[in-house]
Amino acid sequence: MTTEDRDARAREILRGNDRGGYTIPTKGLYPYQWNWDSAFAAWGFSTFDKDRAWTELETLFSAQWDTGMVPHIVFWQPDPGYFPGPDVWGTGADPASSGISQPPVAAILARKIYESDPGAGRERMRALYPKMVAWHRWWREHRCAEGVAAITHPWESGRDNCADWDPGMANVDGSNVGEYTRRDTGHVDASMRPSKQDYDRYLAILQFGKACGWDQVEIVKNGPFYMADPAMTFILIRAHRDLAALGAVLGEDESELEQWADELVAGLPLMWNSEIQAYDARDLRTMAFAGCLGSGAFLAWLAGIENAEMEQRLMAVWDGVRYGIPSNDPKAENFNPRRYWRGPTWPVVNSLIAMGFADAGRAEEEARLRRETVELIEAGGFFEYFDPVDGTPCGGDHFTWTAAIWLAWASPSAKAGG
Ligand code: 2M8
Repeated sequence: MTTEDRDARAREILRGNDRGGYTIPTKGLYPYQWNWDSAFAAWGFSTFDKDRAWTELETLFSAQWDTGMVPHIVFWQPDPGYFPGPDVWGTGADPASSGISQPPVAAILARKIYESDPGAGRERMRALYPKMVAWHRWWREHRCAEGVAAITHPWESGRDNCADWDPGMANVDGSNVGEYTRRDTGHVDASMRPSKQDYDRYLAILQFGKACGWDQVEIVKNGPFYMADPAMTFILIRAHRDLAALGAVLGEDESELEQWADELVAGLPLMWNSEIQAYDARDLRTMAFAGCLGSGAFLAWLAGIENAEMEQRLMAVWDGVRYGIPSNDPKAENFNPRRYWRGPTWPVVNSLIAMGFADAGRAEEEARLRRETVELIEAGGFFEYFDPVDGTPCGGDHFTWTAAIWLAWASPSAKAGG
């Protein structure tokens, strides 16, 4: 297959997963609109259809809550193929949605889309801007009380079952969640998905949120899970700054966004784990560190954070595998090269890390990461994630965000850095 053929295939995947205004991650496994998937879909669409790119973001923000939160899933139409669906979440939101959020990459990618054609994007961005600011404010008010960004459910991180959450998950009692039937394992190999114990605990956390009417103050104060997330913090720092840059071109006063980013940078020492010489996830109930060197820590560069000790440790993690940045250290006991976020490399996360490398002037690392991601996709196709040791494609096929980052970043025909 030539690059042209592969680009055409990626465009077909985006068009094929388009449900009219929003894009599903892949047919069967994920039949709704997911928050950060949509932002990547928009980036992919922007390479061949700017109007459709902006529509994707507009549809996502049309589901924004009055509180400013943009939910992690929007259930635009019923689909029995996914669990947990709208009734299980029971948020009462209209349109129906989940009760948690997901990494706020929208402003980061909106800036890229805007800059690729400011004329076409100016009015669209102007309308989205206050909504994005409201969402960023929600993050600051409801997830950043400890100085860094925290999550109240592993699903909020987007890196669902990664080893980073093990200390917090160990204290979640999943024994009373009742009977339920998972749907994910009917679509893909169960050994590539989170375990039954994980799902019991995911549901216990969800049920706590539902029982308190999704009261975010109560969830943060007494919820069963509350962990500081380096990846979310790095993404939020970057997103605040990108949104501020967009505000500046729109003639808005963006100073509070810059201030929010600076506050998060000042909070970073809370997550510095000197034992592993890296920023690490930390349980905010017990203050235990996860001791995890995975792709989350690599997002430091996306936030413009440099640190020589960290760099040495992280590069050894990358050198320990053959393809891409692994979601867990291959030397860790809990490394599993095919189980979802416990080891595999994710092209979509590689694209974000590469953005950080590029902006830090690390052209060599950026080129290496792009090359390894290209090798995976060329050999395996547009899969959800890959075994970083032998390159085996894993999870769902025809995957929106893999096709999107191919078009916007990885493809030899893409402009470097999107
Ligand atoms: C995965 O998460 C969902 C729950 O949100 C699931 O497993 O059911 C994660 O990889 C997440 O980051 C992603 O947004 C979602 C859809 O691709 O799937």
